[in-house]
Amino acid sequence: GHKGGVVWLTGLSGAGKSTIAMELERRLFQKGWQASVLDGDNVRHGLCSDLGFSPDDRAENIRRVGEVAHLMAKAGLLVVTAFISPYRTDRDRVRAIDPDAFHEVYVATDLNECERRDPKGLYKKARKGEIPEFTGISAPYEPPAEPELHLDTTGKSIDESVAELVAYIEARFGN
Ligand code: GGZ
Repeated sequence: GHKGGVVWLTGLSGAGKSTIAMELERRLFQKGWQASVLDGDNVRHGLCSDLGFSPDDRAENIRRVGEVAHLMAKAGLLVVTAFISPYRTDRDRVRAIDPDAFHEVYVATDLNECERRDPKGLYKKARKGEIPEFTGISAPYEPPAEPELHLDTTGKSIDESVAELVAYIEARFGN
């Protein structure tokens, strides 16, 4: 069995957050765990479809996701979130809802590597000024000062990164 909790991935666009979260969910399911991923793809089309990328809108996006994630964790789920969540104060507010249940994971892929990957061509567009307030280019990213886990994906396979996370999660949430 396992406890409920929130594994909060934060990092730049293209850092690998969603890919890691989805593979992590799959691996936890295989072990019989009840895991669930929240990311931009399933949240920004529904729960947060009224929000954009201004600092206020990002704060509200993270606030809503944080409340939902903690509710799901209280119901016993292992919740994995994958949002840029660029502002330290927004993440700290989510932590404050239930600090014991909250584990911040910095997916610390650096900007050069994210821009080199550019899986959706967004960095290219942002450099041309076609996407305003793009994180890392024309909007800030504030790295966590003391994340529970620091995960650099540079030169690592998804499987290697996920294996590191699974080990971390088994140790903290397994029982
Ligand atoms: C950053 C943006 C922006 C701007 C659209 N800045 O790589 P993606 O495409 O799939 O992930 C990014 C996603 C970020 O949404 P989040 O909800 O994670 O952001 S936050 O936590 O800051 O609220 C990117 C896309 O949306 N995207 N415009 N201006 N990313």
